[in-house]
Amino acid sequence: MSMQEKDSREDETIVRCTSAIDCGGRCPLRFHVKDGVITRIEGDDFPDPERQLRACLRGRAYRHWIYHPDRLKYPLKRVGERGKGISEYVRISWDEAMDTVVRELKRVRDTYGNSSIFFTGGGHLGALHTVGPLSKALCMFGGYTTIYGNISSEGPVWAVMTSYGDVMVGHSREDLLNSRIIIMWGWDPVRMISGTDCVYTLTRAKEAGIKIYAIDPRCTHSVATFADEWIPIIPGTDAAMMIAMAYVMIKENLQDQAFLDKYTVGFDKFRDYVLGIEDGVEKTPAWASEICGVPAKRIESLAREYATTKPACLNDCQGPARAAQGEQYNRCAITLTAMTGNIGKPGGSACGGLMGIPYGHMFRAAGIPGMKNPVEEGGPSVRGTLDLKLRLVTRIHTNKIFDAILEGKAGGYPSDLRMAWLAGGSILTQRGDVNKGDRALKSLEFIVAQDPFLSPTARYADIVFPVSTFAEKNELTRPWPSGPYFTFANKVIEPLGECKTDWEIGNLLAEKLGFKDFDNNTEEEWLRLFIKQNPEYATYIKDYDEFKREGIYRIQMEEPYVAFRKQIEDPENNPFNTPSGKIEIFSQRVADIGNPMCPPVPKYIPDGEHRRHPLSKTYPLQLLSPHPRVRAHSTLQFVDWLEEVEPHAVWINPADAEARGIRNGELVYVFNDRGKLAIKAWVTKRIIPGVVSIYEGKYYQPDEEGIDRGGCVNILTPDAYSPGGAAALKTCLVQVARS
Ligand SMILES: Nc1nc2c(c(=O)[nH]1)N[C@H]1C(S)=C(S)[C@@H](COP(=O)(O)OP(=O)(O)OC[C@H]3O[C@@H](n4cnc5c(=O)[nH]c(N)nc54)[C@H](O)[C@@H]3O)O[C@H]1N2
Ligand SMILES: Nc1nc2c(c(=O)[nH]1)N[C@H]1C(S)=C(S)[C@@H](COP(=O)(O)OP(=O)(O)OC[C@H]3O[C@@H](n4cnc5c(=O)[nH]c(N)nc54)[C@H](O)[C@@H]3O)O[C@H]1N2
Ligand SMILES: [Mo]
Repeated sequence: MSMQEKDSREDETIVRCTSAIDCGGRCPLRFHVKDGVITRIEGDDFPDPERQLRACLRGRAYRHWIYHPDRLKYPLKRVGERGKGISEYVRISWDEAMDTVVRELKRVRDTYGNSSIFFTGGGHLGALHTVGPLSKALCMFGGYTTIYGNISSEGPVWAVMTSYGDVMVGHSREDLLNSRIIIMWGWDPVRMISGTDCVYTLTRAKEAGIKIYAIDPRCTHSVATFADEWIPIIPGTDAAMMIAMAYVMIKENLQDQAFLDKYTVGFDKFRDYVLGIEDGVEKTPAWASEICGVPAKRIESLAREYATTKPACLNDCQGPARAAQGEQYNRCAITLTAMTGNIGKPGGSACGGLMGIPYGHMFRAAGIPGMKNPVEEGGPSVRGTLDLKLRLVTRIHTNKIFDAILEGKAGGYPSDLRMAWLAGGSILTQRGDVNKGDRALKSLEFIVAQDPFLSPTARYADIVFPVSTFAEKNELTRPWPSGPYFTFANKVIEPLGECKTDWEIGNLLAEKLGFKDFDNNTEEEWLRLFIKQNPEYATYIKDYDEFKREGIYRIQMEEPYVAFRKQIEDPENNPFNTPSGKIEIFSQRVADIGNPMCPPVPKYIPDGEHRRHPLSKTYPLQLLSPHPRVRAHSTLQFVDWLEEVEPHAVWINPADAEARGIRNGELVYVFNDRGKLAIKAWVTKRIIPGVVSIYEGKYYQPDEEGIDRGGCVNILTPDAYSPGGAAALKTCLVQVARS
């Protein structure tokens, strides 16, 4: 094969590949292969060390995932109980499996109508081997009901669409070197990567003496590695602290008024709120300090330093926004970047938690064109709307799937669901209130799932299709969250057992449904076509074979990419994509929604299970559930190398542990009204008192009494969402006790 190189060891070849999982980076990897078997994995070998894209520990452990003994290799049919595991399944042929699914599809459609078929998918972030073709075949079959929203980033998406009308709000990473201070506000890139070039760039920034602050309830790896100072904060209160910083700037006249006048609308209305003219409450540092736990003096000094040190890079993120009122955190951060005039400037930032640049951004992936879903026809037009209600007329909020299954139309959901096709992604570890999910999935008439593993979600399926991993197919992958580079993942090995890709499964369904000429292209024809037809690829990739051979195309940029540079340098010719053409600190579109919990200027509004909620008398601890360093969510589960790096545990402050008689390393229960899990305690000052933390993504393994022994944090989290659509997974109260 042309893309293979000879290794120094004569009998091995090297294949260039990248993962396609939802992991925070996209690293070029060199897979060593001998006799069709992966023997080891090496990272990027680009000669310029400053542009090398170094794999993290997860990237180096894929061999143990791809060849994990639990990999599914054959289609399965359930013969026992739902939710239990591999002992309840028997091997069947692809024909029998797909024929069963088609029979059930037809039965459910003919009995209840297409809207009672629920479909959602994910798991693979590529161009071709996605669930897109499956969705198209199901639309040709009459359609299905699906979700609205991204469990990941609805808070920041809503905030940036409100303020800027655009999601490409990032700077390329090397622009961090142009900043004079970097404020990591709820951002922990050492763990969650934020682009493969991020951590090394931060290392260079630190070496260059750029001041770095981190605001997080946990002393994260990024705090420990980079921060000059850790500013601990009570979860869910960032908006209060940011608003008080705005107060200090206004009182001391430190805001960049010329910038605000020229590029923004509605600062006066925000100022009225901050100064208490609107509601009688002055948002002073003392006011904020009571709420967020950061000393008033520190809020004041940070406000002054941030306002007077230019350029400065404030980076908010997505995690703190996955909360009740999550979008207010991002909107406040955006407002601070506008008040300090840092938007559109090298070394500055625009905030918005997405940090995307339009070079290789995963939101702009190529793919087989989809189809309109007939089930959604007649629904309201949702183009450009910020009103979530309109989006939920035909769709189910992504954090409400279980309720929708259990309650249907009677509960206000768009349809009564009878069957589900869960095509990758693991709703039963990654959505709130997993015990409700258990009841919901047990209530369905038929479930089909497809995954390389028997995930907790797949365990409820009547038919399970085995899917090949990224190493078993040729694919265009994209950097996470963005470049500047494009990647080609070469097929490293043949699919294990009878595994198929999601694309092949879509095609098989179309064939069984009798759709002629559904897809006549080969894998290579599609990949070549995507590159030719997608303007982003076509601009850079002139030689397909070379791109495939190298596995990567690095864009050589003359200077770092800066979001909204054109809008700031030449505003007459480049208005923002908002109704006013400016950055909207006040949004008339939001005002028109008329919901006091969804204000037109950014505000601090306590909501959900916050620290002062009456429920805190019974469940006094706030629960965080960040992304695991050793997995990508539930993916890379049980990989021995990774489990050794960081055992699963609940972080608890010594003050909270002592009050409960809990010793480091002992098994404890973490619980609330939604569930109870058993997990080891890690007693550590790296988390503030009153807050505990469990990494998300661990497999759900309830015992006979319903206690989850797997440590799946989402049995505890609520299935709520904010007015902007953010899944409120981080706004959650629990208690911890000895087991
Ligand atoms: N290793 C690894 N990396 C990943 C992923 C993974 O699963 N594993 N997933 C990828 C994906 S899909 C995404 S969306 C991104 C996610 O990136 P994020 O969503 O930003 O990551 P989180 O871990 O949820 O949260 C980031 C930080 O916010 C802190 N935090 C929580 N609540 C608050 C709060 O109220 N205020 C403040 N100031 N801080 C708070 C947490 O302690 C944590 O350190 O990561 C990507 N990277
Ligand atoms: N409590 C809490 N919950 C969270 C979050 C949080 O911060 N806290 N974060 C949220 C965020 S940001 C995200 S993005 C979601 C992630 O939620 P999901 O996307 O549901 O989580 P993953 O574990 O990435 O699921 C991927 C599944 O796809 C499978 N898979 C891998 N490759 C393929 C493939 O090629 N095809 C198919 N069909 N399947 C494949 C994997 O084995 C795995 O079972 O979780 C959310 N849930
Ligand atoms: Mo995500």
